Amino acid sequence: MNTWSKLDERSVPAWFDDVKFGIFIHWGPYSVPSWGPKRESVNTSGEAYAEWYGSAVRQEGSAYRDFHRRTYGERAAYEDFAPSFRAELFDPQRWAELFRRSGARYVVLTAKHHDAFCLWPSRHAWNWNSVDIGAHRDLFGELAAAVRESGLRMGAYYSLLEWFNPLYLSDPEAYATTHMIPQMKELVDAYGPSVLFTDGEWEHPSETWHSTEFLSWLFSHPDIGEEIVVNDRWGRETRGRHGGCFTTEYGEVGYGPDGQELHMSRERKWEENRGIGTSFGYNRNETLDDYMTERDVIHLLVDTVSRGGNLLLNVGPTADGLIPVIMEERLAQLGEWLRVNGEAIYGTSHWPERHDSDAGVRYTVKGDAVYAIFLRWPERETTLTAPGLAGKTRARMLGFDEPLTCRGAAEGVTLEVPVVPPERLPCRQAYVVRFD
Ligand code: FUL
Repeated sequence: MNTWSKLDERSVPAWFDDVKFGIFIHWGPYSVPSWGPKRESVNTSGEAYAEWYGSAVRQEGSAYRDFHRRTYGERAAYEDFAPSFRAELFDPQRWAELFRRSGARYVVLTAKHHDAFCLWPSRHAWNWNSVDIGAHRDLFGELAAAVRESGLRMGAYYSLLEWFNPLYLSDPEAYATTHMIPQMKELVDAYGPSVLFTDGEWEHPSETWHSTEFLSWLFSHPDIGEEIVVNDRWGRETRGRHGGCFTTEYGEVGYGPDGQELHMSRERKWEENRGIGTSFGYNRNETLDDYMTERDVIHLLVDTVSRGGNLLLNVGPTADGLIPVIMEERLAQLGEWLRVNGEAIYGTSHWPERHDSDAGVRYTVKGDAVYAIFLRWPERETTLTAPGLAGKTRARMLGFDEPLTCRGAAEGVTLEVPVVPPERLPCRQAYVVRFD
């Protein structure tokens, strides 16, 4: 039976919990205007998302519409951007190499966002895909091949809703059965993605989308049925409740719609997704202040993983096919950190003991090893109170040769941390002590 209770019995494939870190990519005709209003604080509602340009520009009085009129004129339509989405500098191997270097283990590209433009030659999107217009290339297929060549897994983002599709607007159920589901099947059969990140589910209940039927088909797919990871965006009622991995987006990392900490409230894998700045699609209107620093992105990864989550960190390439250098730098910095400290991230689990029992320390575990990740360089004498550390006798800092001295304390352990000159620090942010 195709019911949620049956489908929810399927656990999220184990590979996904091991890999911890993926790259999200939002790329499409919206990358041509690549503009959204500036936001003082981090985005929580989509108001500053540059990939929402096509919809926001139709709203009288919106900042997008004002910008659009001033820049492109009254008569320019969103659709007119597609021929300029040319990707002339797109080098899939170069992207894949950067993603590999960042330490990410999977990649999720927008195969189709809410504007319905497809990055592959979908037979359900005639003249509204990257092979028929603009780039004249199968952008999804090319990236999938390069990413897999680099040893990473390839995933697809797919929007259930289509802003401007007349059939969707008049008869969403007919749209789902005659267009959306056949198109998702086409995508899955053509590229065999390891992740299907659906989205745009909120306008209708999962029944209208025929989500459970589709998932039954997907989970029994002969090639990818076992390994595919799906999320919880399958209908108005499903987020944080049904499907596969639960998703959180900007806002409080790892907190579900009811404000509960996800890994503590439910036995479900979860994944935080967000941009490095305030948008998913590239926003030319952002400045340095809008971007996370090296320290921010490393802390975000550590904090997410220590609470049982994965981080799907987004980059927004430009219309010509380049990844903005600030994003490239953040990914390279994550990779540098992971080369020293990856042992405390990949293949670990969150520690059932409270992650915040020691301020400024996050924990992960693997086998008998406990990893204490210090967000700041620890004091010369540091006592960790987590009770599970009590029996530990050996301590070693990753990327640092000499063992550290540790002894049992009334609660937990006390660690002696040497004074280290800056050039001998194992890395620039977040230092890991492994306890055995
Ligand atoms: C959302 C979408 O509306 C955003 O544009 C973005 O794709 C994000 C990942 O999901 O809510």
